[in-house]
Amino acid sequence: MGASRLYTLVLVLQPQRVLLGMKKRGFGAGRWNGFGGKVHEGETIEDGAKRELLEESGLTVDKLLKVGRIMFEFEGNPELMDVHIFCTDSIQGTPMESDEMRPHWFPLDQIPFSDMWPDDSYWFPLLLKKKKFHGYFKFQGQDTILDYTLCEVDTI
Ligand code: 8DG
Repeated sequence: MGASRLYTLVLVLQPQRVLLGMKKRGFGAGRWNGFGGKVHEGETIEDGAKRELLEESGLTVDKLLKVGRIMFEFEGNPELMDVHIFCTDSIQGTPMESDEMRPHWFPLDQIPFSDMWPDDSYWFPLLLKKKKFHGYFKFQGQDTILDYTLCEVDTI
């Protein structure tokens, strides 16, 4: 496997609903997703996650819970994406639309999987059951999963 680059992803998950943002531009545009992006040099992964949440949704958070880690491989690209997934149920502020994301609350039985990354259908159910997980997904383009592994873990 090649080198990897660190990314974050934050899901604001409350007992009855989850906050997703419609990605308006760049990688994953047109899909609903949590908030996140590349970890910058000199910041911790958790600080990167909080910064992206604030930049993309206007929300601040005290504490994030580590829930998952997924390696993504895209056929033809040697650089893997090492995505660290966090969740929180307590946020400060009101979700605000940013240049990158249009936030919307979804009831937990109405998560828009057909307009999300295809791998999310595999690991979201674990997230909703409060399970921690490690995964690997290999994509061809942005729609086809060629290969994957997913397992529950005790520690991320
Ligand atoms: P930029 O400013 O350089 O344009 O980008 P960035 O905001 O730093 O990073 P990004 O390219 O928007 O980060 C990609 C985001 O998408 C990051 O939060 C991780 C997330 N992500 C993937 N693949 C998948 C996936 O398959 N499912 C889900 N739910 N999220 C994913 O990269």
